[in-house]
Amino acid sequence: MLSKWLFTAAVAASTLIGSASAAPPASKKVIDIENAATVNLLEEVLPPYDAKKDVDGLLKHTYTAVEKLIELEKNSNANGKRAPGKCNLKKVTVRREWGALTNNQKKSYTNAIKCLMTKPARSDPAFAPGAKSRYDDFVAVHMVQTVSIHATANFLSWHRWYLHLFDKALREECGYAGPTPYWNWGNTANKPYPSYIFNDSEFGLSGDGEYIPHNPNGVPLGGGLIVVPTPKNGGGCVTTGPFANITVNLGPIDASNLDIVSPSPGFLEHNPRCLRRVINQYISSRWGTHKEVLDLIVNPKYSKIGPFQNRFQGEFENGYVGVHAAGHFTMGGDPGGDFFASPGEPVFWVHHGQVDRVWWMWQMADPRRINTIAGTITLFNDPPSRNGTLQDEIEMGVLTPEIVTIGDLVSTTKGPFCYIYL
Ligand SMILES: *[C@@H]1O[C@H](CO)[C@@H](O)[C@H](O)[C@H]1NC(C)=O
Ligand SMILES: *[C@@H]1O[C@H](CO)[C@@H](O)[C@H](O)[C@H]1NC(C)=O
Ligand SMILES: *[C@@H]1O[C@H](CO)[C@@H](O)[C@H](O)[C@H]1NC(C)=O
Ligand SMILES: [Cu+2]
Repeated sequence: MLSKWLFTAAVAASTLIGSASAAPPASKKVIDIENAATVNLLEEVLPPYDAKKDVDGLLKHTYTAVEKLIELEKNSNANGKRAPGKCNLKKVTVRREWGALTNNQKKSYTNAIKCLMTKPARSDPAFAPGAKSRYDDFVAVHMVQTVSIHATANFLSWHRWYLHLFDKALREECGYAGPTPYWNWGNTANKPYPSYIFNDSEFGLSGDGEYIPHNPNGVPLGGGLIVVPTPKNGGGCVTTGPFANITVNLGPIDASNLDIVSPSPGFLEHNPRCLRRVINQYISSRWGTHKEVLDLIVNPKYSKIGPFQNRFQGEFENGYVGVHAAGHFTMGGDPGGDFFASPGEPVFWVHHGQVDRVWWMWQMADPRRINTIAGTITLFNDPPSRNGTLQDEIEMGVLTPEIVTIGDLVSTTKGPFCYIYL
């Protein structure tokens, strides 16, 4: 983990513009923030905001977020001194875009994921016979809770906690030590494959599936409310990059997204098969763009958590896929296109990293948004249920014995968390 801000202005600039290059630090100047006045952190660590470098329009919101954190920290600590033991801007861990990782970090990240796939499962085999690895433990927990963690009050907070636990497992059980990566969708919206994310080399997250004809009548999304043209690519197994020929054990439950795949014989049964993808440019270029992300953050229509999270997750009845589903269906395939077992697709994690980052930028645009909640405790309120509250508990089965509340999870610099996004 990054325990200090090691950025020179040059490094910070190269990564903040969302550049896919991973230039090594130009110099090793360490900012001694221990002794620096909190209020000067921004000027010392980040170069002045430069609109010309704001290629995705999101850079400004990163700056705003860091400024607000500095302000909050300053206000919460008399005379600018940091409270020891708590999360503060000195200790904060920085999550980075996939393209900003070095090749060594990229390889170490994908190796750690594959390592989790080789560690024994902790799930009770009587309950989840298909969970064969530690990685599968994560997939199984998502499957079991699917209908109470999507289009619900806890969607964003549940997935934040889930990502954190996965990240912790990568580090503690498989030795990952680099930054937690996210996928800034808009960077690849016009050309998702080949790209620096979906990349056949050992430094990407693997490429498309081999071509097998599929979905002759289009690809159905959101239970068929939206049908998009079938790409003339993918459908078969992923055979390149770090995840070439891996075995997927759980799911799919809803296989409608890729009609050549059959649903699992049972909910948590063992269903070993290859990882399949259908990289979908039609979807990414329409709904997975920087413009759509920016709109979520700045449009006053989405300034309240309810409309924000609804737009985020798609308005399928209005033909709008939304950035969350757009990311999922940009990879598509199996299990990537399955609502239940989608974490079995390794790109799930960088995708949801970006989901969490967008929520963070939106929260930090006005920190009064942090402690807000909307929505019920059932998927699209079906069956009708009560509203969720910040006191609602989240439990993660074999992933952690810790029980947290939604209120514990709404800030990335409080409770169990101490991270920001650059
Ligand atoms: C795929 O990754 C390699 C290694 O990092 C890189 O050289 C190449 O440019 C990438 N391909 C694309 C299309 O970005
Ligand atoms: C994956 O499988 C394909 C097709 O069987 C094969 O050509 C390729 O060499 C395999 N790759 C790896 C890394 O095992
Ligand atoms: C749930 O929240 C909505 C929106 O704030 C509100 O209109 C509704 O009355 C609440 N429902 C209950 C049962 O409290
Ligand atoms: Cu999910």
